[in-house]
Amino acid sequence: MKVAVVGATGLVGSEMLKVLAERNFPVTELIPVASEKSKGKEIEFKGKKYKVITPTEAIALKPNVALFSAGGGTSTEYAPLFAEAGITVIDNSSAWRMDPTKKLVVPEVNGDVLTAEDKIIANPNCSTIQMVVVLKPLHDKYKIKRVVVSTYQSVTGTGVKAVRQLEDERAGIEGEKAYPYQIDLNVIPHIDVFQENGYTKEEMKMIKETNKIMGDDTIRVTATTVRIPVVGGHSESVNIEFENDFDVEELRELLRQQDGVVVVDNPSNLEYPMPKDAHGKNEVFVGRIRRDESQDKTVNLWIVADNLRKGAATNAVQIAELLYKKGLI
Ligand code: A2P
Ligand code: 11C
Repeated sequence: MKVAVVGATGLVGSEMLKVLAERNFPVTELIPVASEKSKGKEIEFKGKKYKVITPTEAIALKPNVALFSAGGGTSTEYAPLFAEAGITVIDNSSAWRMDPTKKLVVPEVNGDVLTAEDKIIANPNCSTIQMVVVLKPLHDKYKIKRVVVSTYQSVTGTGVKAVRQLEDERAGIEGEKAYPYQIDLNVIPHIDVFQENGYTKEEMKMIKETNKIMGDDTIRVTATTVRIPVVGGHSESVNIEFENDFDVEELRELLRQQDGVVVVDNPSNLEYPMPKDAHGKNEVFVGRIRRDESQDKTVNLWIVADNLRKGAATNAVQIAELLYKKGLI
């Protein structure tokens, strides 16, 4: 497979390169792509050096698949041009996610929706991905009525500039700011831009994307998304109300059986998921599974994943793997 990574010099793009190599995706030719300013820069992949080229140059090389993580603007402009040239695009930006003609895919949840007609496939938002992987088996078994989620999101979700802001603040250096406030020693209840309804765009993504991926608009979701001074991954406190009652141990077992999920839930041994442990891993970790004693048929749990991995790069590579396996690329 000829594989282009658009945004190869960025945080998610470089994680995509790592994941492609680690999972041994059958790459015969790697095409690293970034902006004009990075043209000619060398990128290493599996011990070999490759020169960065521009999106227009990449189209001419006709890769089988292009993994995009270069911002919404780049995706809006170039994804259709790649698709017109017959190149399948897996896009990590929010540009195409809610387009009714595009599929929004988490392989463990709705990988079966992919067909040969899908030329631009959207990769969901990181905080949505880690949640739906856990919701899916529970919805199949108990039917979810409502989800209340609060997130604790890593600065890597914002990009390099935010990681630098946190490092600068810790080192006492005055530098460029990615956030309107200090992030070190702080918590900022604001991710992405505010909408007219008082929610942020990140919160609305969690609501709308969950319904689309789960293929069920009857699931009611409400979200509060929060930035915390952590580098390793996103955490989420999730309260789920079901139509049908459940047994906690049976529910835990369902999650143990779910592809891509690791249950870490042993309070007596102080074992629960934490971003420090999820960092660099491809799985979604779930723990603190307990009945909500204030309401019938409701469970509380805690979900953690590396947002650059399952929340972005790993999910995109898994989509590519699925397309390859189905003979669609
Ligand atoms: P560059 O390094 O040349 O700016 P991050 O999400 O970490 O900020 O990274 C964004 C990625 O998107 C980088 O690889 C960046 O390349 C790339 N990028 C930004 N604008 C464009 C563009 N117009 N065409 C191609 N790649 C782009
Ligand atoms: C964050 N979830 O943590 C965002 C980053 O729509 O892909 C990813 C934004 C997106 O800030």
